[in-house]
Amino acid sequence: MRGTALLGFALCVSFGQALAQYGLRGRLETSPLEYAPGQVIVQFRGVITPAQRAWARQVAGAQLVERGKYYDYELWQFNPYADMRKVAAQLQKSGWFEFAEPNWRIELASDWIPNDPLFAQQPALPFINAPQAWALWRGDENFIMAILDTGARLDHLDLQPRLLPGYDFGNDDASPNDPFGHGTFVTGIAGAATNNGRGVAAVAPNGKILPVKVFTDSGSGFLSDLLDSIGYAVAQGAHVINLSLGSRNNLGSAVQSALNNAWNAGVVIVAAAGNEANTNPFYPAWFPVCIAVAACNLNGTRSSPSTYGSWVDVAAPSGDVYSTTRDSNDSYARDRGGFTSYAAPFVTAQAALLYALVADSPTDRSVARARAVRDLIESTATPVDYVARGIINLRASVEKALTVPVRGYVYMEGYRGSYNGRAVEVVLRPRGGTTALASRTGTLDSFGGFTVSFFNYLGYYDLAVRAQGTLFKRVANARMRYPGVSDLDLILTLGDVNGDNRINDGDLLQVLSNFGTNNATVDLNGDGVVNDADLLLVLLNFGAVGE
Ligand SMILES: [Ca+2]
Ligand SMILES: [Ca+2]
Ligand SMILES: [Ca+2]
Ligand SMILES: [Ca+2]
Repeated sequence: MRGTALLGFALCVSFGQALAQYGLRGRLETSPLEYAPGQVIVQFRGVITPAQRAWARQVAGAQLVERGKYYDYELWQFNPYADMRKVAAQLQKSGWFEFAEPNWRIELASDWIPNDPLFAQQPALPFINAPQAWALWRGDENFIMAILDTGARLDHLDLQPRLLPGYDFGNDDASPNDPFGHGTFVTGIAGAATNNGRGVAAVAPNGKILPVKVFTDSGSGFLSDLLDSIGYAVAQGAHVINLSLGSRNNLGSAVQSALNNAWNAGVVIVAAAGNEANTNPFYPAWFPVCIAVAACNLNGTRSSPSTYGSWVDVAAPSGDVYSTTRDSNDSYARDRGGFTSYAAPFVTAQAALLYALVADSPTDRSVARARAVRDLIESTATPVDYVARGIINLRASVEKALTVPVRGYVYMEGYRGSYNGRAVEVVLRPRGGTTALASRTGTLDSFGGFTVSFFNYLGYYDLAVRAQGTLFKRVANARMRYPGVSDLDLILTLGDVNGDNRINDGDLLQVLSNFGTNNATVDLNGDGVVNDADLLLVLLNFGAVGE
């Protein structure tokens, strides 16, 4: 055993020399990397002491990031610009390790399939890529969809767990029970209890439903009831209002202004575009504040009764929709011809899912949040020629909400070369912490501008930014959410040649040993040659440590 260990150390010296080359002259990988920049996971072969491990790291030129909590591996940090496939291969060749691998990114599971028995008869859900979206995000129970309709069957076993008390403005009582079935069906599409082993699955697996009955028990509806219903939904904290109702007649400025007020309070408004088979206005969907929803078939064509045209924003499925019915407390049926009425709740549920990804909390309602949600829905729709934006894509919208761009500009003091193509690295850390949770590399444009993206880190974090040859500069308390962190403007300190976030002997040595060469990694000021000016930058900033 001892003999093997000693042989290992001998090999270690040679791979250390080989690695120094990668560490210092590594080529920049373009973003997004498929592994964490500069990181390798290793497991030593055989039994060796902590001192031997430390020595091996020193020879390899690596720093210890962490040890495995449950398994005996070490995570090593090299120069973030090095090609980690090559570094890992070098390490592996040494024979010193059981394994040495780049710190690969792990893909998320591609589908989440709920256990509701009728899910297999709901092809509209896979059609909008719901299972892939759900693998990433299934909503938050404190976000509220107000369904302004004929009410809902309140004791329905596949609805009841998700219903808030609601109100009946048609009959002016506290029980928005559904005498018709339209509202029960609409409600089940958006928010039937999901993964509860019963009935159907909904587009939004989590989130609350506020049933608001707009119509009387005899089926008539009045403008005053609609206005009250909108105001009530806003007051109850709804994040989305679903309007699977409307009229060919202009409902007038009262409704428009009530909806504008709702929007200004941060409520997303989704309205059925109408089943008129033409492009004529249908109200309230026609009002710009509404996301107007057409109905499509599962082959992507327009559902023939659906209203369409450039004033209609998106399309969602209507045929092949399975949902809850009012016949009993455990009854379900296939679409009975609601067309755009049944398309709208798909979008309402999508909005509720997305709202929870852009808001700080359920009370964080604002036009900015509502606009972010609407933009996510519309910008990720798959284009078709019968509506302005396209057919909704739940997966694409959730992925986009989880992918947060960080944009900014850097200025490097003493730098004389072109910024264009220069490497930049952005590290995401917990607030006030120093651990790197994620890291992205990119390149600067000629103005020093950069954009990198982080996936699945929503919330408040510290960011740290450095360019090739500089120390890290910290940006405290960045809110990671769509549409991104912008306007960072950072002055960076040059002199860290070897990327260890401190300017010291190691950097001085690199400048001296490359003096007179054109080694781009060591040419700190970007004038094409390693010379006095680079030496001066190191000396000027000697002893400085990055943030
Ligand atoms: Ca009632
Ligand atoms: Ca269910
Ligand atoms: Ca350094
Ligand atoms: Ca230079």
